[in-house]
Order: sequence, then C-alpha cells, then structure tokens
Amino acid sequence: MATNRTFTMLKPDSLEKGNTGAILEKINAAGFRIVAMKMTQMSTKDAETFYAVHNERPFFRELVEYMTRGPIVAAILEKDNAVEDFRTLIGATNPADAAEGTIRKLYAASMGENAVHGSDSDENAEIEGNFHFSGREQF
Ligand code: RTP
Ligand code: MG
Repeated sequence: MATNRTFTMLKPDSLEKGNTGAILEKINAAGFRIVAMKMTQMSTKDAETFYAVHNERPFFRELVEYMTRGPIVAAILEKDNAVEDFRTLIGATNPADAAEGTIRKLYAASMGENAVHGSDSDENAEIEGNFHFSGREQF
C-alpha cells in the first residue's frame, strides 16, 4: 500500500447515533478518497488483536467491549499526507481537548467513546488496512 493512505473506523457509537453519513461527508469534504470500505463487526479476538499495543493499559477490556458491541464502518482513505491530515481532521483522543470543527469535537461523547479511529503512522495504516481488507478489496 502506498504511504499516502490511512485507515479509519467509524466506531460503534457513531453507527448507534446515526452519524455515519455526516462523518463520511466530513471525510469526503476534507479531500480523502475512499479506496476500501465496509460495514462489519469485530469479534473479541479481532479487537484484542487490533488493539494489542494497548493490552497492558487499564482501559483495555473497556476498549474491547466498546469496539465489539455493534457494527463499525472500516475504510482505507487516500490523500497526500493522509495519516497526519486525518489525525488533524478527527481531533484529540479526548473530545474535550479536540479542536472546534473536528470529528471528535462534533460527534464523540468521551475519551472512551470517541467516534472514530485514525492510524498513527504509515506503517500502522498499512497493517490496519490489511487487517480488515484483502488486496482485491483495496482500490
Ligand atoms: P485511535 O487509535 O482509536 O485512533 O485513538 P487514539 O490514537 O487517539 O488513541 P489511543 O491512545 O490509540 O487509544 C485507543 C483508543 O482507546 C480508547 N481509550 N480509552 N478510557 C481511556 O482512558 C481511554 N484511553 C484511550 C479510545 O477509544 C482511544 O481512541
Ligand atoms: Mg491510536
């Protein structure tokens, strides 16, 4: 995968609240091209694997419960400087700290339920995109 790609998930709270369309519109308006997308639900094992880097953290079980409780929308996005620009678009992990107009400021309830995921490096974008999508699902 090219390094001008990032990976995102619209987390279960976004789908529960009916915010899927509004969030995708923000992503589109910010100039990201969707190169893979699907609605899916992570199993406990999926979430434990995806978030393995956090498995010693006190919030790990809560995070796995949250991410598995309902469907998500997973997508790979393409744009120049995709990883950094997408992190800017979504805002800080804690919506209380997120800048005005960011997706988390607009749509996230709390640090634990923060609406969207964005990869934190080109390397992780590739790993995470390949976790959810086969090669022939990436356009
Ligand atoms: P993400 O990976 O989802 O894009 O979020 P992030 O980089 O901004 O934050 P990260 O440190 O990677 O944490 C991953 C997710 O774990 C949940 N979390 N809960 N209750 C808490 O203190 C806490 N801290 C983190 C959030 O859902 C966060 O997005
Ligand atoms: Mg992260």
